[in-house]
This record gives sequence, C-alpha cells and structure tokens, in this order.
Amino acid sequence: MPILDKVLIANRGEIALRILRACKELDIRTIAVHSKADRELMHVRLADESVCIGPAPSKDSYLNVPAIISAAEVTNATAIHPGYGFLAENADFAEQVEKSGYIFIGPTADTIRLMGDKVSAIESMKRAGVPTVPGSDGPLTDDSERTLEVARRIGYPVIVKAAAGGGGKGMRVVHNEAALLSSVQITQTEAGAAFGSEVVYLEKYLQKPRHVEIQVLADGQGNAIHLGDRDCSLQRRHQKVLEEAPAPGIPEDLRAQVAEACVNACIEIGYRGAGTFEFLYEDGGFYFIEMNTRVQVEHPVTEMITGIDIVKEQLRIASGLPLSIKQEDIRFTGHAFECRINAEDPKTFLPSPGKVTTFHPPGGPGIRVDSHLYDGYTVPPFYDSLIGKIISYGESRQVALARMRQALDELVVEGIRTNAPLHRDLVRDRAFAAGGVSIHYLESKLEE
Ligand code: MV4
Repeated sequence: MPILDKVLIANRGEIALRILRACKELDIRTIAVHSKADRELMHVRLADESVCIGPAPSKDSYLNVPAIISAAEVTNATAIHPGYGFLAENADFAEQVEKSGYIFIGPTADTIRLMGDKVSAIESMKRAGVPTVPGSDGPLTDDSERTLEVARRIGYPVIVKAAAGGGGKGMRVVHNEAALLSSVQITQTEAGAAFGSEVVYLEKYLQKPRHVEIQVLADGQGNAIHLGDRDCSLQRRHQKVLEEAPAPGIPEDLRAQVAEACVNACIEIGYRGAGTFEFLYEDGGFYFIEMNTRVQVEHPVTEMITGIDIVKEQLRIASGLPLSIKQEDIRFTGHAFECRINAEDPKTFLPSPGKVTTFHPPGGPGIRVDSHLYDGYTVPPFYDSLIGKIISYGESRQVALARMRQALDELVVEGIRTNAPLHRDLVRDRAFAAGGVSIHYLESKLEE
C-alpha cells in the first residue's frame, strides 16, 4: 500500500515543523496552512506548498474549519494532520475532514467523541480492565439523596467534574457533606455555560498524586502496542512544564500490568493512531482519568527511550498500514527529559512575544531541540507561548539530567523573555532530582 501522497499540516509552530520533518523522511509532500501573522514560520518556508487561511486570531484561521477544508481542496491534499491543540480533538472536524474525502490523521470521529465525554471514556476503560478512580460510575442525577449517598460511599474529599471538561476546566473539590450539593450545582451551571452540557460526575479526590501517562499506538486493525510511560507532574495551572520518561520509581511489574491493560483497551474500543492514557498515581496505585486522542507536546521523551518515531507511525497508520512493530521488539533504554521553553516572563509568567535577535540552541550527545525558532523570527502575540522544547537523553536518569543542566546553560534566546531561568532552577532542585514529586510540587515551590 502506498504511503500518503500529500499531507496538509493544520497547525503551527514547533509541532508543524515536527510533522513536516516526518513527512519529508517518508517522502510525503507537505502543505502548510497559516494565518496572516504566521507567514514567517519555519515550516511555511520548508513546505512544498502553503496557503494563508485567514487573519491572526485562531478562531479565524487555525480553528476555521471551512478555510482548512478549502485549502485541502485547492492543494489536492490526501490527508490532514491536526497536531495538538486547535482542532486535534474536535470530533466534528474529524468528521468533516473524512466527509470531504480526506484522511484525518488520528482516531475516528466516534472515538474522539467517546473520549471527549469523560463519563463515557471512564466507563469504556473500566469495562476494558483499566484501573479507574473510585467514583459515581456515571453522571450524577437530580436525586440529591443519591448524590449524598454516592459521596458518602466514596468518602471525602471528593471532586465534582464536568463530563465535557478535561485539562483542568470544570472541576471542584468538596471537603464535606455540607458543601456537596451547592458545589455540584455550581459546577453544573459552569459546565453548561462553558461546554454546553451540565453533566457532571464524582470521583474520590486524590490529594497528592503524580501525573503519569501511557503512550499507545494502534492501527484500527486489531493491533495495539504501548511505548511505556511518562511523568508529567511538574505543571503550573494545568500547563506542563517539564516531563520525563520513564516515570521514576514505579515498580516494573505494576508498570507493565497497567500498560498491558491500556493495550487491551485500545483493541477493545478499536482505537486507531497515537493515544495517551492519563493516570493519577498515588500510594502505588494507578487511576485512569482521561484519554488524549492526539500526538502530545511531550511525545519526544518517549521517542528517545524507545527509538520509535511517533509521528511517522501516525502517518503509516493513517495510510492504512498495519503496525509494523511488535510489543516484544520494543526495548526501553535509558531516560529522557523535556523542558518546554515558553516566550514568557520567568517570574510573572506573562507572555513575552517579540523579535528574537539571537537564538543559539544547545547541542552535544543526547540533546535534541524541537523548535521553529531562528535568528530574526518574531514570536506573534496571538498564540500559545511555546517556542521550543529541549529534550535530553542519557543511559540513566542522572546522565540525562546532567545533560539537561548543560543544555540549558548553553541555550541563548535574546530579544524576548523566556522561562529558561525557571528550568535552570528546576533541574538543580533536590526533590526533583530525587524523582517522583507530585502535581502540586511546582506551584508550592513557586509560592516560596
Ligand atoms: C483529579 C485530581 C485529584 N483527584 N481527579 C486536573 C486536570 C484534569 N486532567 C484532571 N485533574 C485532576 N483530577 C481526582 N480524582 C487532581 C487533578 C489535578 C491535576 C491532574 C493532573 C495534572 C495536574 C493537575 C493539577 C491539579 C489538579
């Protein structure tokens, strides 16, 4: 079967460049679509063709479905890669793409919809044998007595979550029975306004968990594999800052057992493409919370420890090829870190767009830089502030961390402010160096 002929990259920045590089390696032609503010993007220059799809605001360009489909029509695209963010997990977009005769590089619209509803996602995973958080096992009803009973059974604290939420929006922690019903109501009203659905559910609130996720690949033809886990606990306001693979300090038998459950779940639901199972990990237990149906920002740490190019695999799967890699062929070797470099003030975290007068990326053994930056590039103010990722690899966690320290010291970005000083501090943090800090660690540290 021939690989895809021509891929339209429906994204911008570092991930658009990452996708372009994978296409070039596979001899697939590329189409860049960009906003009026993004003519200078690195991948726009490198693409075989480029189309301006609208003005700077995302809603008029990168979220403009008719404009993207039109660009696919005029350029004769075969497939559309959505990257992450923007339309990547929009089931209606995936459906439109397929109805217009293009391949959506990702799972089916039905799968995206199933995972977008957190209640149905959890239900499918539970049925497939993936460990979940003790909870309401479905939406809360308008029977207050039942809601009170469910919370009593779970035990306080509990967390009320919007079924249409995710990524930190539409949730509320409840510490006692007196606060439960009003919290449920407020969350329902907020969810209705934010997502157009008032459906909420309850979970036991885990107070000091780590965020550990498992990467999978599936071909939608009955084959699925896992690429191990990542620890993404270092975050601020639900934005990940620094990730690593594998997650440190997890018993190997447990790690393997949960990963195998994820693989089984993929087969059970007929999953296709790259995906991530998100877990909270606390006191030696894994608890599924959500599934991401896209390639993730932090995918490189997994690529470093497995040697597998996840974006190339996405392209192969989309072209209809069965998975070429078997689970037993995958060896997990060494350790990798990723520092997300943002154009922002290192103290206030306010965005810092503008012209980059000097960009000097780090290098040397075990260093990878995924960035669209170059000398003279102007970071526009309209989008996410991620300007690149430094990835370090080493045969051990210690070696990978030492390489990251050096890489951050070599990095030069002038003309704009970046969060590099925060990273230079983090990679010298004692608790972080020991491994296994919780999701609250960074925010507590920043308060000091
Ligand atoms: C939780 C939790 C504690 N207990 N669920 C936040 C984002 C969304 N993906 C789920 N989130 C959480 N769900 C239960 N039952 C704590 C969080 C949470 C969190 C999770 C992952 C990474 C960072 C986080 C920051 C704050 C809260």
